[in-house]
Amino acid sequence: MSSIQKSNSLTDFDVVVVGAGFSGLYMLHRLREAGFSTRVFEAGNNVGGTWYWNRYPGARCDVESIYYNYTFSKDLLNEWRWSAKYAEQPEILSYINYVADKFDLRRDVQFNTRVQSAQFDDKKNRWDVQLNNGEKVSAQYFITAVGCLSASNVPKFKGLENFKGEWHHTGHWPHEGVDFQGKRVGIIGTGSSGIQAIPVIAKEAKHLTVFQRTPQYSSPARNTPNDPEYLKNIRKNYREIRTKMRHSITGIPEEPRNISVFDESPEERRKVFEEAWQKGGLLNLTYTYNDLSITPEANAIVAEFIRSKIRETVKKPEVAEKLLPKFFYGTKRTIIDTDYFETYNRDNVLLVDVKEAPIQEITATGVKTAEDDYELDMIVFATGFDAMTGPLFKMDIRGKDGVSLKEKWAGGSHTRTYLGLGTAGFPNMFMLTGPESPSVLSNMMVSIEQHVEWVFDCISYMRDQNQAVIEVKEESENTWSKHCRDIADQTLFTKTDSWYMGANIEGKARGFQIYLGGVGTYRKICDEVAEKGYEGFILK
Ligand code: N01
Repeated sequence: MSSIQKSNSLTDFDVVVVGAGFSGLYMLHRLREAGFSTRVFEAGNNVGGTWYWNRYPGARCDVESIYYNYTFSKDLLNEWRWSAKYAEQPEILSYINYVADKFDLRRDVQFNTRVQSAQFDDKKNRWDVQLNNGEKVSAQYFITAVGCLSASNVPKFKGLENFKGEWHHTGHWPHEGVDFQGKRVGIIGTGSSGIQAIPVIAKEAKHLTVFQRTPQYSSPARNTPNDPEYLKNIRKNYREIRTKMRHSITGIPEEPRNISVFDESPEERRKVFEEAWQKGGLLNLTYTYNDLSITPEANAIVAEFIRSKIRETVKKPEVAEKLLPKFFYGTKRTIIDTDYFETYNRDNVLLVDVKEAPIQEITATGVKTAEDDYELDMIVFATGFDAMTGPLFKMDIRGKDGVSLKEKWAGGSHTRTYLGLGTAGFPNMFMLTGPESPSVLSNMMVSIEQHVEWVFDCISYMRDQNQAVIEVKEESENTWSKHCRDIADQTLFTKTDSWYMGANIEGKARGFQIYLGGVGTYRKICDEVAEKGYEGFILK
């Protein structure tokens, strides 16, 4: 393996990693420790990825903080104390910065630099990587650590360029913050970002208009400060907790009750749902019964329970009615909130249903729908992301014979990967938490560590075996992609238009892009592939 070789126009590395979020930083740490020359390129001016960009008010992680951290370092686990059950964005960003300092990671990260293109050179068996500052580098391995939700989506509303006020997308929030005081603010979108931001903005702004297209299911987070004794206990038992997380379904050390909703009486169910609602948290409702995401009739029961809670919370019946979700519960990302539905009881908050009266244009002074004009000083776009493939397609990635990834996965053809880690025709390229891995339907930290460790072992194996190229076999990706789709088709996920399906982006190929077999099963499959000398790949 080469060490860093410098020449005038080209810098050669063993590995180039794109992105300095949780996955890119850990990848760098592992590779560097084993002597691989590694360079990380990061568009932002510091580490953090998702948590660097998403600084909107109310941003916090909906996975419990004690489970949403690295577990590879015992020291790190012992040193860091999360202040609350659900950590806020600034605290998570501080944590990532702490990690970057502790392991001296920044010296191998080039900030303010975007990878524009990466092209595999079949003759040299190396990737040529073009950066936006005009520099070119090359690497034996090209690893994308670009996250699943980093290509923000601002819908092409007619007239946005005429708007005289400020506007911001939640995923590109100004670092200096935004002052809502005395302002008439409009927010478009009621997904996880919108639902976190709305209660906070409503408290600060003079007036808030919420433009809602699809009402969402959301349940209370019930965030609380972390008790020091509780944290001490968690640290003491972390080995066991970590094993459970790694072999669980979603990367959280809890499993659903193995019981159908129809095995209990309506009274018993109501009691079970009520307990879960009072307890709060991301999976408590989902985990009450094992058929909620599989059977429409079972799903209808939990959906109706949540609708009853919305009716109870929102005082004006006509507003409550507009907030009632109708799609299958859980088939868009499950959301937990702090005072979301309560916010609609405030006098300074107006809910506008833009499914009924769509937004026609953004004017100089606000938003015009089919029914009315809304005067605004500021618009917040909580309109989501071009998920999964979007971050990859922001780069022009070309494999063998100059074929681009975008072309390969374009049009009606489905994203095809093997284990979500690689794709045929793109040798020596690995995707961390890529499409068709558990990614966004798991605790990302568990999935990130698993991917990084697998890729690291694979690259080390290649070095030990004196092999230069590893490539996915076409039949492996066909089988894996079909397997992913088959599992998804057994659930209700594919029955709803969601970003999981690529349905939120105009013209995007539809297809469920996440492996739903569970992180434990996925880990087992990946481990077996490695044990069999990277079965399903061609090594040479
Ligand atoms: O984006 P979204 P998000 N006109 O796509 C609406 C993660 N996350 O940023 O549903 C009007 O969910 C759109 O309406 P509809 C999490 O995985 C995690 O909120 O398409 N409205 C929807 O209401 C999450 O799922 C946390 O009809 C338009 C909203 O905009 C993912 O990120 C926190 C529109 C977009 O919702 C994305 O969440 C935040 C239009 N033209 C995010 N276009 C955690 O807590 C879109 N919308 C960990």
